[in-house]
Amino acid sequence: MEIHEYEKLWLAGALLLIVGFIATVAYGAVGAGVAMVDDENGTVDPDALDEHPKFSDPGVYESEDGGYDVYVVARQYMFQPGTQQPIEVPANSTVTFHVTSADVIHGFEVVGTNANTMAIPGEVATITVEVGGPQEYGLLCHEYCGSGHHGMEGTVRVVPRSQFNATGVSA
Ligand SMILES: [Cu+2]
Repeated sequence: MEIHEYEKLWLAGALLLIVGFIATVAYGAVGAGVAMVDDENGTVDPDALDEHPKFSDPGVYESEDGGYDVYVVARQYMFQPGTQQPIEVPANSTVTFHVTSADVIHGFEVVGTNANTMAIPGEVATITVEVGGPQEYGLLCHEYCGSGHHGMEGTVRVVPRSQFNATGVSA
């Protein structure tokens, strides 16, 4: 059987596309570090967050390895901390956010960075970011969570180490 030159070319092109599509999907699934929030980081009782060792007093905690752990509770329609008082972390540090929700599903996005997760009641989402120099970031809820969703926002402030208010840090 003879295959026309052009037909061979189109066949090769179509095969390339198929391989490309599969590679793209595979990269999206495993390569980009995108994962569903699951039980891996522990579960919490959303009705008893006030009894949790950290979520009962959400905020910035210094961790043993010199980084910072930030515990954030999302609820209709605020981040705690974040909305009423900004989340303050020192410049050039490793910051791990632990985010959960007290009521419905919320989103948690540090605008302009790839820190972006869902906040699901009962689950703890954990994201680690390296923050650079002093800068202010917006914080957004990107999951529709009710009538006040559009106003659910906050601030993450990276401050110079010398200005970092250690009194706001629980040991
Ligand atoms: Cu929302």
